[in-house]
Amino acid sequence: NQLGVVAVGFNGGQMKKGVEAAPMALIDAGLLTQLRDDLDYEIHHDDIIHYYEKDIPAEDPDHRNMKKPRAVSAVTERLSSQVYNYAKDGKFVLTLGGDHSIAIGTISGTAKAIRERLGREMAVIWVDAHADLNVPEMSPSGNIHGMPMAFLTRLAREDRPDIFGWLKDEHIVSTRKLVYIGLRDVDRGEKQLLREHGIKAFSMHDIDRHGIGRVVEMALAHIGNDTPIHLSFDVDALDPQWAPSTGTPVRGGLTLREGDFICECVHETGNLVAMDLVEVNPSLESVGAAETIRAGCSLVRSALGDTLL
Ligand code: DIR
Ligand code: MN
Ligand code: MN
Ligand code: MN
Repeated sequence: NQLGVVAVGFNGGQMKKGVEAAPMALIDAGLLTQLRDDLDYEIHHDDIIHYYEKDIPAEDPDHRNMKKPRAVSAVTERLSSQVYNYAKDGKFVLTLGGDHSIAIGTISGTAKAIRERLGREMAVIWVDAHADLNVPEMSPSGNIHGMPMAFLTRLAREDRPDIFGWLKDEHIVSTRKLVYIGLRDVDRGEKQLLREHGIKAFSMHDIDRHGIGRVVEMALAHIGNDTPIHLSFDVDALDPQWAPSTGTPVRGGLTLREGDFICECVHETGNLVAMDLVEVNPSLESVGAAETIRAGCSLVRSALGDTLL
């Protein structure tokens, strides 16, 4: 089992410092050692926490309501080719964020590799309290971590090469191949886009109604049987009880077991090709940081095939 690990200590998609320290905290907690020793992965990692500082332009004024657009674009463009290089060889790609804007880089990289290698369109399972589907103009915050799925599906588009104009057709994901799980804090404009484009979304309400087992079953049925899957897991999908140390916690979320269960089921499909774990911010909660890091490690192990028995 070949595993490419990319550690991205990037915080420019939102306003709170600290999320850049997550990859180091997760690795220090023993995550990669566990994957190697307990799950038998052969790990390919450059032992670098990437900040891509030399890529970040000094001058980065707002553009179309986006904050730090050139910085996020430059970092995700580099990340995209890094992820692509692992995925094109058939390695599973694990990316440790960083805020969720980095998904512009990871998902574009795997989507391109899967198109070339398998001639297939990839699916995305986005587990999050938020839809991260804001088109720049309708974003209430201007933070790009609330926009990645809009750019990745072309609901948002920008032609400037220094502001996501590098995203080409081969990087794009179809709205039909996108499924959300865990939503509970979705902006007005995002709700409208979800409805207009018929995007499959399972909110916490759906999980209360049907149970997590049935919801995951329906999510996987929507994607179809042998479609490669990229799992993008925002730790704020978990209830703050399990993951308090994150930038935008929202009460009423998944239990850690429900989060792990989603990851286990996605692993069991045999179709998982990449995972992102994002928005762990070890500096926000002195008490809850260790717990949040532990929850993050558990989610990754579950997605990579750790079994209970
Ligand atoms: C809000 C919050 N929807 C925004 N988004 C996120 O700023 O667009 N918080 N992703 O984690
Ligand atoms: Mn690395
Ligand atoms: Mn979120
Ligand atoms: Mn998110």
